[in-house]
Amino acid sequence: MKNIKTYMVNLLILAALFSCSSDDEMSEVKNQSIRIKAVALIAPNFPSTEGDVLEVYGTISTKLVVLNEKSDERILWSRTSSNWEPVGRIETSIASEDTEHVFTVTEEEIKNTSIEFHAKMWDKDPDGNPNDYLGESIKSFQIDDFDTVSLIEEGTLFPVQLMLNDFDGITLLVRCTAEYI
Ligand SMILES: [Ca+2]
Repeated sequence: MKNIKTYMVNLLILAALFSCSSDDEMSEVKNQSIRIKAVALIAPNFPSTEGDVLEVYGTISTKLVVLNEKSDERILWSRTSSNWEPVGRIETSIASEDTEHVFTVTEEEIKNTSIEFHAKMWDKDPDGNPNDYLGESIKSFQIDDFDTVSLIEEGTLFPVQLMLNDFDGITLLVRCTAEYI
């Protein structure tokens, strides 16, 4: 008798699980995808003693935060002091398949979702002196902010620029984009 009761309870649980995951229920949940890209680096200001380019290394990352509780962080670009990127006064493209990530959220989550952009960089000193810390920058946007732009023209890129200027006399700009897809 006890076994039959247990069997019936299990059957009910299975039925409940099945009804929740049926195709009809799933199709009502609409998703929205946002593509984040790390696009370019540029150093508009640095002293001539640094030569023609800075030897830039560090990390660019992006983080999706839903309802201030669920988060998903992704590295978009990462270099060490041994594989630095030459960055001068003319924009250096860093765009590739590896420097982009697509976040997907449900339409329900969109109003409570933000996306963070984060960069932390150094300039290597090839002469063996201590490397220069260029700084760290974080910008956070509500996903609704991207919507304002995409309403103007579908496919418009929402530009995000991070400025690092902790080291006296050097400014490094990190350019990223966000877009609905
Ligand atoms: Ca340098």
